[in-house]
Amino acid sequence: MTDLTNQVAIVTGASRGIGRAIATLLAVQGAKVVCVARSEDELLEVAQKTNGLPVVADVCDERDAQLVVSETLSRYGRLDIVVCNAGVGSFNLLENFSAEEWDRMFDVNVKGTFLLCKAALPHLKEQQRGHIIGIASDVSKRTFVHGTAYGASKYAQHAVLDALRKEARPYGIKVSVIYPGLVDTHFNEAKPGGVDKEKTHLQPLDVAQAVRYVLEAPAHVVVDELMLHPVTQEW
Ligand code: NJP
Repeated sequence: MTDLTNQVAIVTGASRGIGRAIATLLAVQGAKVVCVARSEDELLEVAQKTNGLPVVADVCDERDAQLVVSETLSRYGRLDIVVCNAGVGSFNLLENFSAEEWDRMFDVNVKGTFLLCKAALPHLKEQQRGHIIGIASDVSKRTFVHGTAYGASKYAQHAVLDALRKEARPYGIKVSVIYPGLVDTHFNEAKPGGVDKEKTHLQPLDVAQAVRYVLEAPAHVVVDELMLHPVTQEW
């Protein structure tokens, strides 16, 4: 089993929801966590709770992605784990989507993943080791009404990581993609909690536990993909 103690992990979208749960769980396992998001107040709170490093950054911005990696290296001197979790989504019929909303989803979900991997890879390659984890979606693998834009962005994020897995493996770098179903978070302006959500939705901690499982695989094992759903969700 891989020990996470003192491993250095970047987690994007750490201010809320799944990213916050991942940052918190990794810190409990002894990792040093770099918490990334745009909302400074929430980020400072998470960083304080995890004893981590907060980096206020927009994952769509290439300079910010480079800054996240350089701040990590200057604080901790190494980088072991990159969790590309930040994501946005909204749902509508195709003809009702604005081009701006399409761009927003692709910018955060696809370009955000691309830019952070691009910034991190030279260091991971140099050390001949590292683990990149993408939080994609079960809709990276199926389509649905109202899901043209979000689904397309999640298919694309999955494709980026799938191809990167092939590029990175010769350098000893693992790439894992996690595909959750419904999760009870602030996603798409939802309010977490409420009636029966514990039955109809995964909790952020469920996804964080999946990340932990993937990261703790023995050095010679890579979990390429992991999909999880609430039992009640049709798939
Ligand atoms: O959503 P939410 P989740 N730059 O809204 C951050 C996937 N997923 O935890 O910047 C940097 O509670 C935002 O921070 P802030 C989903 O596609 C979810 O559910 O401060 N960060 C916040 O921390 C996504 O990839 C469900 O606004 C940016 C976080 O992202 C991942 O799970 C189902 C940013 C979003 O927290 C986490 O989403 C599924 C930017 N430009 C997949 N834009 C689900 N919830 O049902 C946003 O299949 N963030």
